[in-house]
Amino acid sequence: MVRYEVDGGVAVLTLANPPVNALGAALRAALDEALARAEADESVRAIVLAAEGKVFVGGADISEFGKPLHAPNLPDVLERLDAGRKPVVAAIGGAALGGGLELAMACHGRIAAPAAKLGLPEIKLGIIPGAGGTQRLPRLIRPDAAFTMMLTGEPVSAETAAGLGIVDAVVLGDLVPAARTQALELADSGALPRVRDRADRLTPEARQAFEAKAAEAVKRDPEATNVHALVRAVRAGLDPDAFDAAVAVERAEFRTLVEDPRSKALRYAFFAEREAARVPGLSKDTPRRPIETAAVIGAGTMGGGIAMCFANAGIPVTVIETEAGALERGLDRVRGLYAGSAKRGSITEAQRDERIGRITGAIGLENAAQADIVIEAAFEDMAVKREIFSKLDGIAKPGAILATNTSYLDVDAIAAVTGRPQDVLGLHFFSPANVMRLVEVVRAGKTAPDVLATALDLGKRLNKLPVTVGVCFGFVGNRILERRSRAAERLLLEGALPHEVDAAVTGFGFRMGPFAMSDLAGLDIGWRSRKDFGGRAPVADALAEMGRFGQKTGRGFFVYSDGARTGTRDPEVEALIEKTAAEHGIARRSFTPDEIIARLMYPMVNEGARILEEGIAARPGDIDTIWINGYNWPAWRGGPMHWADTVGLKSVAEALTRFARETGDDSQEPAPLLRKLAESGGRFADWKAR
Ligand code: 3H9
Repeated sequence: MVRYEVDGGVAVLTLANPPVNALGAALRAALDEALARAEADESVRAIVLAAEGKVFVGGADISEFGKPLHAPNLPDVLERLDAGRKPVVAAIGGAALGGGLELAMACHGRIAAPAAKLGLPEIKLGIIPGAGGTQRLPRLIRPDAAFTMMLTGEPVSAETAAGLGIVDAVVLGDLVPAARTQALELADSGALPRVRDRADRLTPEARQAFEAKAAEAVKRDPEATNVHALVRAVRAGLDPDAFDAAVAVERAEFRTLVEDPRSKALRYAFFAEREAARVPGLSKDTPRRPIETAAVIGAGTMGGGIAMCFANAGIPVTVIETEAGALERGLDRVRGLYAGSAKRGSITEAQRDERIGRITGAIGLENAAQADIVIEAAFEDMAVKREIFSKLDGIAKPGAILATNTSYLDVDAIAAVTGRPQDVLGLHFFSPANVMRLVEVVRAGKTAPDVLATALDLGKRLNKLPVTVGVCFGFVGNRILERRSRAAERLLLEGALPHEVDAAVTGFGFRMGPFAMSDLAGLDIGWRSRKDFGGRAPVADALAEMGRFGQKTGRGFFVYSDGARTGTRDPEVEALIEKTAAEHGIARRSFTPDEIIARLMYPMVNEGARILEEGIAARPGDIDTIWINGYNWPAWRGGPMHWADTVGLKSVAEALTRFARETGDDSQEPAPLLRKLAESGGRFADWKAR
């Protein structure tokens, strides 16, 4: 796993543990051995540490966390590296993340390729750096700057890293020769610059700035155990002489956090997201179709956002409308969004112009004739969609992929109006499409494997997170959401008030409660869709009939006075709820936050079980990935299915049986799969599709 080559007095150690050179037990042992060999080798004066592949080192091997540790552990390897007599220079060709950056910081010099990214993303896994990162980064770049990097977990570019002082230089071209030169220079000078010995960045001002940032971070997220731990670890090392003691603090904090259910859930979510890319029936060898141009039908908010995804990825896209006014309004909105990004500095002005330049407007479907993929983003109306697809069938070139951005409708029925259903699938983008990563890729009954594989690859090219789902009303995400909406409305009739329901849900970790969410999205949307597709929500419907459409009318479930974005309680709404409950003969009582959560979330889990039984999602992890990335389910709870496992499926199933009895709603009864798992003491995590 570590290639050892000596040339001209320099030992070049090349890590080779694909795909990301994660520092698992075997690699740690091989690295330790190679370092000892170089240390003992009389012909070696200096050492270069390089890595094979696109990634330098993606960190510790996350899959080993929570399992018995195999020696040598990473902190020990890094301490030996740091303490060696011969200088070691890291040649960072790609991402150096987590333990990867900690490894580089334990070296005596560091150079990076322009494409390298450097960061300590541990916080996103519910932990903190555990191999000296909380101590070496503050000594390299100041405690306050280091704290920010570790708190956000966002990596920086090589250029930024050089500016901050994380790397000594950014080198164009071949890194290893440059690293050799630097290593030999260090050997010649006799200097062994160790980050642990640096005290110049631990100034009183930097400490003060760190304390201010720490106080703010803890206030923002008082429940986040890892943020508290990060603060303690960094604080422990602010004294120049405290390095070893502070490393011990870091180590103890790290060990505790690895066992924290929050970290377990975040690690689960990390792997679930990657697992979602593996789709049954597809492989690396499944053919792909080339995608060089795209067309989007509809210049509304959705169509414009989707077009931006293509433009951002460098793919020319034609936006098609039926009339000039709608097209111009749509293109104006897109131009405005790009102008805003350039103004904020998130893209350069040149990028803004390039991206706008990739989007062409056109009137008439015939303009889709040349596109390799056509995405329909017209009204959510089956008749409209079928008409578009039957016309497209006569227009699109042979082999073009025809996708619909429907969020609910039957993709098989849409495909059926074409003579090429094998080329049709759903691509359900989430709003705003240019921002949200999730895309539900809807595999229809006749979708060809190469079409699906191409769509998934395209999703990655667009920087999205594509998750494959089957055809049903609302697919995975909205089908489960519908369960929550229904339960929320029912809770109102039974005695909970909108602000109580929302508080329970935000207390659970969502950014918004279901009623604030309805007010934001607009109550007219659900109201119209219930008119079209059926379903009842007596309170929401009554509010919509009163013209209370939510934030846009200043009143919905809550009141928004003077354009406020946070609503306040409205006695009129509460009276309406009481009246509606009385009309339905429902006796009201109060609910605790825990009861509210169970009432809202268990039916979602139940629907998830049905979705698995029907094969609409291939794995519980796919459902969790969708809910975390499309619906703001708190990642540290791992998604609804993982969360249900932590609650215990037996108690979830028993509660559902009780809800069915109490509400007279048979659809609350546990799904057969849930019942079976509950009875056998099983978990969704162990469930495998037949
Ligand atoms: C840490 O370092 C703790 C230390 O401070 C202290 C220790 C004592 N481990 O994302 P991709 C797998 S915590 C195990 O699709 P990309 C991944 O599951 C770690 N496996 O590739 C996938 O497997 P599969 C801190 C890992 O090119 C395959 O590699 N580091 C790890 O789009 C490809 O992954 C992080 O949090 C890992 N560390 O992106 C960085 N990393 O093919 C986590 C990846 O079987 N990693 N795999 O599905 C990443 O952010 C991205 O993987 C990376 C590459 C940017 C590196």
